[in-house]
Amino acid sequence: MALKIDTDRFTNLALEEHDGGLWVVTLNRPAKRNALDIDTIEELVDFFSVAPRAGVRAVVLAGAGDHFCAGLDLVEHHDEDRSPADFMHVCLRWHEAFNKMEYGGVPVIAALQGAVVGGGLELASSAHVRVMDQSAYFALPEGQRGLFTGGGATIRVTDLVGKARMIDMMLTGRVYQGQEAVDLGLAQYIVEGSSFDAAMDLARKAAENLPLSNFAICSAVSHMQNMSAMDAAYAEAVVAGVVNTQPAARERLAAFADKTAARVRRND
Ligand code: 1HE
Repeated sequence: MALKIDTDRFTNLALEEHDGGLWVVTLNRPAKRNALDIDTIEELVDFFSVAPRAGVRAVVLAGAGDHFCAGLDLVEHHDEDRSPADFMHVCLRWHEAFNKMEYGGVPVIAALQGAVVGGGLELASSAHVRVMDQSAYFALPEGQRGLFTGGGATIRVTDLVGKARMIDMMLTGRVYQGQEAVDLGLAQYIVEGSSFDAAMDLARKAAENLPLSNFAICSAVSHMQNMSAMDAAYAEAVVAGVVNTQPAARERLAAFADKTAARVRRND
């Protein structure tokens, strides 16, 4: 039986359910530029733990206000005066949240504006698709703050932009924005208008796929990247065995065979 998401339990995230299993998850501390305090991380863990079993078919991840996310809550971090072990456990909770996003099997489309920095970029890079508007910019200011990344940037941001650029971003505080950010892989789309509207369109499209296909796309690809080529090819065959024979796909295959299904055409 599908689990229910108890939206009343969330305060740092605003949750909205839309038609077709589409959910909007908004970081909702605009006065703090959506900085990630521990409560926000716990809410992300909660939501993304349940979403795959609650009929959620796609998520748009957004930030309230002019900035997507200012990263680690530096004031909380300062006030808590954490021990190494304390902060290690904080980082492990970030990983729990972000791994649930990346490996959970539900498409997550991030709608980016303003600052996408530090832990905000770590969060965005855990989404499957990133859409930026003209105001969005990306940076890793950890070096300047006397810090180091702890929410997966060494893995995910390096995957997106490569090791040399990642190290440069951390050493020099380099900011990427505009088309250059897309060319480097920090986002897949840049739009003139609202990144939120564009992310909603993409999420609606993704939500029309069969859930089992999306599960494979949004978990198997990431898992396979962690495997040897031999093991990944084997795992791909096993996943395709399950997904490509799902009863729900027969209708779509029949529609292709009887020529009622849309064909793939080049863009006009
Ligand atoms: C914050 C944070 C924050 C804003 N933690 N409170 N991240 C950074 O180094 C980025 C730090 N933030 C900024 O550079 C700027 O705030 C922004 C570019 C994001 C936005 O600038 P602006 O001029 O719109 O806002 P502001 O005046 O700087 O901040 C408004 C409020 O948000 C203010 O609080 P107030 O109570 O004084 O009004 C700020 O303190 C608060 N605020 N950003 C806490 N990050 C797992 S390791 C990950 C390591 C990292 O992420 S390091 C990167 C940290």
